[in-house]
Amino acid sequence: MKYMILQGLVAAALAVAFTRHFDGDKAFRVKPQDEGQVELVKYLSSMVQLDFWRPDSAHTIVPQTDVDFRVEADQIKTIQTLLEQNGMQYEILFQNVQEGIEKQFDGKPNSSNRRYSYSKYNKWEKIVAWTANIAAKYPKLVSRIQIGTTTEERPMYLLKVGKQRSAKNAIFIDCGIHAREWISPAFCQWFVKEATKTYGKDKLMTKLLNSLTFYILPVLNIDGYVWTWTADRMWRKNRSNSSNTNCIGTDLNRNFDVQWCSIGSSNKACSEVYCGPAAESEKETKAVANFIRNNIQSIKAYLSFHSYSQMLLYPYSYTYELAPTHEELNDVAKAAVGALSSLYRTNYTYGPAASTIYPTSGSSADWAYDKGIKYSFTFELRDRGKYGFLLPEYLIKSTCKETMLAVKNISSYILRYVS
Ligand code: DDK
Ligand code: ZN
Repeated sequence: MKYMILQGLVAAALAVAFTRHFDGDKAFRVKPQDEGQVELVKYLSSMVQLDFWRPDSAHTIVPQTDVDFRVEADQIKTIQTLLEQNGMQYEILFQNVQEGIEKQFDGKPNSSNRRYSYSKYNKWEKIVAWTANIAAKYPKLVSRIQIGTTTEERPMYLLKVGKQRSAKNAIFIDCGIHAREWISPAFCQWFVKEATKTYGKDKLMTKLLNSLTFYILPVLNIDGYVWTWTADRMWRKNRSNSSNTNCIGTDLNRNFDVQWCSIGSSNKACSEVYCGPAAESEKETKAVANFIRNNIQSIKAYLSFHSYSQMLLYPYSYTYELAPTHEELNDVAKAAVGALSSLYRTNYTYGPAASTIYPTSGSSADWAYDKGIKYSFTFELRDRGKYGFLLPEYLIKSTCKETMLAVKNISSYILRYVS
């Protein structure tokens, strides 16, 4: 017994010691006015390790677009001096990133441990137990499917939601491809909660669940998500060491087999947009791709949830050329964004990914589209940089409620015109 307590204490001490702290780190926002200033930011990132929040790397910086990045405490003077010397204006989004991390947890304390909280960020251990409980609680509406295991051997669970015995028309939703985008898994949990709670009460939701099947993947990049809770809150990639270098992790939204490792990706293992040693090299990507291939007949839409920027994106991301069904996708996106902003007036931009956010290759949504899943969308949820990835818990409810309207809007379109 004494030994176990000691062991527990050592583990806790190690976790604390091991957990990365961001004390004194700041998040900056700059807006390069011209190519010269774009080059300056790229130069800064070659001098100092910058953690790009938006866009995802120095490669995709363009003039007249905000660039958000985190600077480590001991580099701030250097960065501020260089920006000022070059007459480049900047704004501080976070004076102390560590504080921002701690302030995320501001949700009302969960009164009963029995009741699951959808307005708080939940650890993987809680989410995995929830997937079993919700399927057991609503057997006629929810079933749990294991589609694979992660690099660190954690089970990847998909929730099949809907009344249809055999899925004729389905919508696949992936959350948590990027570890630090915590609002994404929170939304997938919220969706399942809403489906089970309002079935038989909410007319539209009842109709959708009677005629469509939703495949919900609450956390695609589980190992990365766990790592953001235990070691590094700002982690993005998975936790594989496929590159056999000192740098860990592949960007799973660069690892799908579509124009793999071309534009907007990097073949450098230390890059935040590392595409991996090969397309579908990662167990997490392979598991999703196999499931989609095995169910391609029934899957009519693919939705991928990320943060932050408040954008609704559709193909293509790997080229600036318009997708064959561009007009229709644009109309569907416009209607969905309209439905979303009807609740709290939250502004979303929408459009083809390459020109609306930045070009990327190997993304799940583009891959699904080129597999024939015509309705493929990527959501960049709240916000636009005030909190960024550190969206406080008190904003989970409003973010999820408005996003539900967009998803129900797209789903009813699928129901009307596809099934
Ligand atoms: O993977 C990214 O960098 C963002 C989410 Se953070 C999405 C980029 C667009 C992908 C559209 N298929
Ligand atoms: Zn993302």
